[in-house]
Amino acid sequence: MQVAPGAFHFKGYLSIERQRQLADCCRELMDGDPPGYVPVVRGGGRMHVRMLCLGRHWNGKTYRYERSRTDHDQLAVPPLPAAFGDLARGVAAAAGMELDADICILNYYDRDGRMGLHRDQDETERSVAAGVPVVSISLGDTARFLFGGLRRRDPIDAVLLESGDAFVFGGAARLRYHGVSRILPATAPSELHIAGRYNLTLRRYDLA
Ligand SMILES: O=C(O)CCC(=O)C(=O)O
Repeated sequence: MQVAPGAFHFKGYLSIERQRQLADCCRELMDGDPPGYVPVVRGGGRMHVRMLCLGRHWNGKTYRYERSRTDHDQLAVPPLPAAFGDLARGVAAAAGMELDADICILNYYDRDGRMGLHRDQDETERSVAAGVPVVSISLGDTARFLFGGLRRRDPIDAVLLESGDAFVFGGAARLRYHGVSRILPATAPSELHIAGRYNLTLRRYDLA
């Protein structure tokens, strides 16, 4: 369903079996080598998520992408699994867009997890200006997702993102403010064995 020009919410996009496979994969990645960590951002604040970047690392101190985690442990960034790229392509196509993703930011929210209102603008200017979409996939507990406008002070809608939902924002919506105000604990499908929520955002750093 289109929620705004360039923004789409696909409820129940993933079957429970695909959610289970993807959740297993997220768990392995988050607890793998290198593991996810809680970034400290430029003002010195700790984020309220555990983060693992694939393909390229988003540096919370510089707000730039890089090949190794220079704001944390210097380790190399794991590659983006091909299956994540395929998933992103399919969701983008359902929204009538194209995405050849080369980055995934995987976030884990515990019951107190949240993310402040922000714009995704750290991919290259070319990629952002072309409106190449960001594809978001939710697994586990429901999130209260905030979706605003192009200016911070624009009105904000609250959207519940449930496990298996996909959300896309590209084109005219690419630079809309968004965030997560809260997690609704214990709402994850029991088959997933998740306490909390994984969110994957799939992105394109630059145009070829
Ligand atoms: O968790 C979400 O649904 C949103 C994540 C997000 O805004 C981001 O990773 O930039």
